[in-house]
Amino acid sequence: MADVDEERNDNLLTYVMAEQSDRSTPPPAKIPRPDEEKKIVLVTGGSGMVGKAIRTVLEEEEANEKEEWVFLSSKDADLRSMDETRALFAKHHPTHVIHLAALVGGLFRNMKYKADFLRENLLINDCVLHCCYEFGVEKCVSCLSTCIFPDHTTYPIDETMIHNGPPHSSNFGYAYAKRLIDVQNQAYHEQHGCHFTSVIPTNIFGSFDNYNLEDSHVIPGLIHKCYMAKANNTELTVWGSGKPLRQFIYSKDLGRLLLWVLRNYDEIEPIILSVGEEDEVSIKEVAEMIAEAMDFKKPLVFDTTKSDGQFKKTASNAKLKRYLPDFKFTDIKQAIRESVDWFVKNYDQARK
Ligand code: NAP
Ligand code: GFB
Repeated sequence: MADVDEERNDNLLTYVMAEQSDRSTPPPAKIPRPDEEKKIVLVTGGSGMVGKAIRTVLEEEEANEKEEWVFLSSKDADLRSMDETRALFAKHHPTHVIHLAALVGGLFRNMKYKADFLRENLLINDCVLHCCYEFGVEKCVSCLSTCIFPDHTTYPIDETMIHNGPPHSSNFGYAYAKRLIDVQNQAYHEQHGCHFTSVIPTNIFGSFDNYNLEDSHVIPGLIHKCYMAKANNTELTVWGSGKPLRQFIYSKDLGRLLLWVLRNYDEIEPIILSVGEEDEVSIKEVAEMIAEAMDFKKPLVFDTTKSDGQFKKTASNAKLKRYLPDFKFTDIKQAIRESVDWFVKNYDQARK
């Protein structure tokens, strides 16, 4: 009998020691840098729509010589792999990270792949945030989404309501993985004093979006469908009743706000990045704006056999307005016109 207990104790000890040693990993060594002043900003998901918007804003408006930017795609590293993520951080030694990389998609993709949305995003977020800790990253800004908020809630939604109940059934895989980023940020802050925070945008649209008809969000999906309907002289079919309500933020406005958050926002708590509640529009209204921008004259058809998803997720941007009372959002009609023009001009290269 003694032998068995001894062996069990040995195993336990080995396990605890391993855990202990892991838990007491010394804080990461400070990497001497040629220019201590310089920020090295790593943008995961830099090849996606929001990543490209940040790049455009930097090129057009907000460059800062004290910042070196590295925009990543999945070709640089599969961020579901801790080894590949560590190798990437060892290569670039970032001081700051904007974490955008994720498995992303519209209502219909989310409904179909809930387990993939949960697991892939959990893996990506764990690898990126733990490497931010291991490599002593000074600040990490991750991207959540207003679809993570509870489905049964009072409106408008604000930042304090994230964990107040289950999200909408259509995207709970994605929603819970994103909610956990807020939990991870709090945990790394409390245990290691890390400065990891997050932003919560509403539905985003703009150039470089994903226009795949099955996987996309509503605006790129309708832009693509309207383009084809015009070419084939057919009707434009809007999925669902057209009644759901959404707040849409233009990717370039989000790019500007993400630069502000990286450079100025000091809370660990998340902040909603959105147009005001008064700018909420119905899917029917946004479809009409796209048809107008595409100079499409045929009537819209609503396919009510398709899901409407969540009816609304009206978010308050009061916290943002307290920080940036004068921030000007691009008029949605103007933003849709620019998005349509980009798609028509880049039809062959666009993700479809
Ligand atoms: P996107 O255009 O689909 O881009 C996704 C990015 O993530 C791409 O750069 C992709 O790289 C990268 N990526 C995906 N899986 C990866 C992996 N395993 N390893 C490394 N990189 C990987 O997405 P987006 O619309 O710009 O979204 C950016 C962020 O905003 C995401 O965190 C998303 O959850 C959030 N968000 C989006 C919306 C919206 O309406 N689009 C709304 C709220 C929040 P490749 O280019 O190589 O594939
Ligand atoms: O943008 P969307 O796919 O995402 O759909 P959610 C918004 C609304 O547009 C739904 C209607 O009511 C759809 O029924 N819709 C009409 C269409 N025509 C189309 C179309 O051609 N394509 C698409 N996709 N929708 C997502 C979440 O919810 O919001 C994601 O599932 C993410 O996780 C994203 O958070 C921002 O706004 O319904």
